[in-house]
Amino acid sequence: MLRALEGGLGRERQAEPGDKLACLMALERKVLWLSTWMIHNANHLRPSRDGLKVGGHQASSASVATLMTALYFDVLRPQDRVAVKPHASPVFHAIQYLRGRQTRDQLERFRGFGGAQSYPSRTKDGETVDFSTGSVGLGVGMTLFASIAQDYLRLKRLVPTRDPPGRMIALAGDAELDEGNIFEALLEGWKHDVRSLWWVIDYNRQSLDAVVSDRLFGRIDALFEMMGWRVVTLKYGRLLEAAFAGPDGHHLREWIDACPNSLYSALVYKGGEGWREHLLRDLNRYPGIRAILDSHDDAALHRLMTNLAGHDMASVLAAFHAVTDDRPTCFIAYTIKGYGLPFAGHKDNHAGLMNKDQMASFQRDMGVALGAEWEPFAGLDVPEEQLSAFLAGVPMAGSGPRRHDVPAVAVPPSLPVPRGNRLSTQEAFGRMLGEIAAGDGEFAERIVTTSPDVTVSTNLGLWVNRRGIFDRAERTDTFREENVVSAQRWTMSPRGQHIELGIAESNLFLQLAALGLSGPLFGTQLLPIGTLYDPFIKRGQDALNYACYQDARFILVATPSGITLAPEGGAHQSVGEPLTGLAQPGLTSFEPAFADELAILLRWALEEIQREGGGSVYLRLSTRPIEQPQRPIDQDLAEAIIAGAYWLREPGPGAMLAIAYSGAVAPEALAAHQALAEDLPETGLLAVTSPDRLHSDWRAARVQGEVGVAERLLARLRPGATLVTVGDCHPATLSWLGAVGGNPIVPLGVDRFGQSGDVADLYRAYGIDTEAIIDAAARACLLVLPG
Ligand SMILES: Cc1ncc(C[n+]2csc(CCOP(=O)(O)OP(=O)(O)O)c2C)c(N)n1
Ligand SMILES: [Mg+2]
Repeated sequence: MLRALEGGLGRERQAEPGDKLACLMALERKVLWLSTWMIHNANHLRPSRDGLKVGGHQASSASVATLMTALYFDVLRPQDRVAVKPHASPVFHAIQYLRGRQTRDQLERFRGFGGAQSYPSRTKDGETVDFSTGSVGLGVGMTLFASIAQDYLRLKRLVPTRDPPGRMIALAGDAELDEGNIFEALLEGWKHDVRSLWWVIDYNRQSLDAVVSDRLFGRIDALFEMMGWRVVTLKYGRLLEAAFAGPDGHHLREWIDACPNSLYSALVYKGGEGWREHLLRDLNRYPGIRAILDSHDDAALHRLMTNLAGHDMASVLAAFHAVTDDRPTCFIAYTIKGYGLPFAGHKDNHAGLMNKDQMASFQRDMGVALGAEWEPFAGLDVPEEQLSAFLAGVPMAGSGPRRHDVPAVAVPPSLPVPRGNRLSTQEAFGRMLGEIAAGDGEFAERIVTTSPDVTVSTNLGLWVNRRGIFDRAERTDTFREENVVSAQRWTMSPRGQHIELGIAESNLFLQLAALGLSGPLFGTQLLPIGTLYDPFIKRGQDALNYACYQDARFILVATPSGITLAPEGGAHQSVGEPLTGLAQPGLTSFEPAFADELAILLRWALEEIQREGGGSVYLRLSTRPIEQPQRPIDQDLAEAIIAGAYWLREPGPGAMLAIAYSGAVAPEALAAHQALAEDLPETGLLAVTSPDRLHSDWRAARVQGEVGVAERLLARLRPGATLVTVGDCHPATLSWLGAVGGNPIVPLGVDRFGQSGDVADLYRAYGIDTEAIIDAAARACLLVLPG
């Protein structure tokens, strides 16, 4: 007999038809079938054009079929939000199919173009997916930060509070706990007294490569308990519990408890004979155990020995329903990877696929007639009408759209430009937010800032002083109470509008991801702004990508940046981040040089993050005070700043040279321009506020056969004119400009690790000072000037 039946999914396990348990067990069986079949169809039945294995995870899916069936068909309420472990995507799609929220066509195209996605995707699979997953660990962490976001909204009464809060639920693979971001999130969650959070761990004791170490046992519980979580362990199912309660049953329990993970897995794979051999050898001296062995044939023995609670619907339901408060809870659900399938327990089963013969006998055992593979209720012994009625009445059903469509928050027509002849963009940013904080109304109320322990050093101090720090409880500022003078007023309360995080950039991006989805997830638009040091974007880059992948909307202010943070030295400098800005989908980046540019861009960003089809915005700022242009900004200039570039000094007719610069090197570019203009008065000076926008516009225009912004700007130069590009960033950020109009190019920039120094020394050492620009221009022009 096939292990599918031996494994406990057979009819004999089912309770009386008519009750909830029978329906859920029938659906569990169908979910397993559909997920397995979906993968089989994609790999074996759909024609392949490229010879690539399609994949899909039959074993990982089988591992969570019970847990997910219980959740989606009985436990979840409309307001709950879920992150499903990435490789359980087929189970997720099968469940949505049974709920009528997924089409057969999409399932047939699983992992194909336009079909159900390999890993649940908010943007591609639609409203049923609350949180995308894919990079293990991040979806789990995301639920914790979503819970903070939910508290933020509820405690401020920005969302209706009639209903209890939604539970933020992660269905996690056990190996996800190897990812560091989980621990960063856990500690942060403890600090924020996080509530309404469930992490359900699919504890199959297998990862991709291997069976996990036995020494891990007990660590997970302890870890969660240390963080103030409730830990609920679902270890043995009802069959095993009954056996343990019988004569000599405790010996059986002790034997399983002591059984190494790898031996247990191997025996799961071998089946009844394997169990019998080992039990005979180890426990035959106990009459109670002998009785069990005598009364169970191989199939029944296998069913008994694999009766872990994570596959026992009644145990799973009891555990979930027993939790009724909002204390964060970790469920450790013992499961078997590949449960019910021929490769159950095999250590190599992660990428394993059933072959056609195995599938054919599995199909027979599941009672699915040929041709009825996609039928929602085929082969189940609960009548179709009863299952349909059950599905129509599950708590999640009829909850209306799962995603909220929210009105945008009106952004003022302009943001105040801070006064001052010499300003850094970072200072300007801090003062602008301070000014916004002093105002009132919806706009200022919806801004929420967050920072990983660099609130003060990224200049959010004024904002925080005026708007306070968010905390579930009222907490006074002790320094203030004790009359200790400080520029920072850190009052904490539910009214605060800054979420202070510990130093963990990954947490920052997950928090921004959660706040940036507050509209669709919870029904109220927030305007999230996160600050960090530019070099540490890399520290959280996967989480940043994760946030963008699911179209979370936020503004990232990265400062200080480049080697311009001079005395801070090489360990803090950033080089490649503007390239990240260029390359990261869903994120538009800018590097303004002046405060008036920043005012235009910050305003634009606040609308862009709310625009349909918009995205998140990254502003790369600097601590370097530089002289500010005193100029009015008219509509055309504002549009050019947003489009990515404008001529700060117009080129004269037939110009043979132009300098294009980005960001904090503006003074050097201006000085070089002035010097060069003595000999070449037509020389132009191009201010590039966004290499990213300029590049994407150029590319799109070329593909369409149109003339883009960059091409139009550079057309002002004589054909073949030399272009010197310069920025405090990797030279590739701007060097592509040479390809726009076929201009010879001299790309200046930083491509080595830096060191401490002042700006003058460092700019000279790394070749981005005034002299370097002049030299580069002179040499290049000599090459191309006639004679
Ligand atoms: C950050 C990241 N690294 C590696 C992978 C590749 N990967 C996918 S699943 C997996 C193992 C997951 O094991 P576990 O979480 O225990 O899941 P299950 O046993 O349920 O399949 C790995 C390494 C990934 N998706 N994300
Ligand atoms: Mg696992």
